[in-house]
Amino acid sequence: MQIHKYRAKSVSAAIAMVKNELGSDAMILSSKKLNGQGSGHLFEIAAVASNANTLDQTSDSYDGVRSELVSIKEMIYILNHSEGMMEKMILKPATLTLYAKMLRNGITDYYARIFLEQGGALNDYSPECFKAVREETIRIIMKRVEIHNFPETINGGRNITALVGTTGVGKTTTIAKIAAQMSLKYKKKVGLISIDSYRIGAMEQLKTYANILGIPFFPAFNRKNLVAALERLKDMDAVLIDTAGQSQYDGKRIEELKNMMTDDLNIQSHLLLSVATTEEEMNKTAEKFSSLKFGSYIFTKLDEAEKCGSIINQLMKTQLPISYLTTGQNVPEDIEEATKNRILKLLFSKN
Ligand SMILES: Nc1nc2c(ncn2[C@@H]2O[C@H](COP(=O)(O)OP(=O)(O)OP(=O)(O)O)[C@@H](O)[C@H]2O)c(=O)[nH]1
Ligand SMILES: [Mg+2]
Repeated sequence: MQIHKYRAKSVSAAIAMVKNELGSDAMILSSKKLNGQGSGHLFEIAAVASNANTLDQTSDSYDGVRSELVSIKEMIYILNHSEGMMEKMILKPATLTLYAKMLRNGITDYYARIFLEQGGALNDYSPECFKAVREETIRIIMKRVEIHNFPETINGGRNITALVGTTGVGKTTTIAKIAAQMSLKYKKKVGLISIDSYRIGAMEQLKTYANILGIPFFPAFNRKNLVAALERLKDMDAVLIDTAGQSQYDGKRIEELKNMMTDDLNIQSHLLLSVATTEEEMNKTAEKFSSLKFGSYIFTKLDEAEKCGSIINQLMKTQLPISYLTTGQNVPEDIEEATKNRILKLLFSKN
């Protein structure tokens, strides 16, 4: 297989040359900076036309900088999605792949850069260290992710948790899933309360789940009811409170919820965000609900999401932990306790 070398004054010009001659499926074998005469640096890219069968042999025998192969498509994607990062990373194709994956999976350019910088990916290092640098970058990301392992927190005292979030994000369904998991898998005594008096049938929905699971359920229309219901459920290991869906634009309703769930009741709020919504919507929602001092995230509708990078963006922004991921409409199956490994897989799942 023939190796083609292209030299140009900028990375983007060199990439354009590769694309024009070898097409957008071409793969980059190596890239380096050369000292140009008089006119500054030159970039040299060695590439081959795409042919999976011969690529391995070619890269093995190629005496330039060996790396995982990066496609021209990926390079073009990065050029279009980040400012000046390509120049910094062009000499490190392996970390460039990592960077491209993060962007493709929806991690913002800002956080992707932070991870790469902290992982040492932008420092000078020899080609043999590619793997170590990639591993360090991944380790940095995982260090920043905090897991709130919900059932494990129920040791001794009663745990009271309210699920909050926008309309239709999956609060009631998720409560049923968690309640089932807690009572069936963890053998905990669980009680349910619904304070969703806005939507007709909302309380019935949770009551039905409670009946199926054979666990107690109480509706609460005001704070007095809520206090009474909590009193009646005082022997439970865990109480899960379902709340009405709040529009992230309706500050008044969020305020009402805050007035109902006063600090003395010791209720921990968890914010549900659908991964299927936009980054902007997630940010707005998290900001609006911050007055409820939610203590962790539950990300819903992973099955409907095209990419999951917004999870890490949220976790980084607020430095809060994640407790659950939900993956479909089936109760009680479609829920997973969050783990670092699962999140890592989600973040790097796209090629
Ligand atoms: N695809 C998918 N759908 C889900 C998931 N979780 C919940 N749903 C669906 O989303 C819809 C709304 O779910 P609910 O649990 O009623 O949402 P809610 O937040 O309680 O809604 P309101 O009480 O109206 O605010 C239902 O059709 C659920 O089956 C999930 O993980 N994936
Ligand atoms: Mg509901």
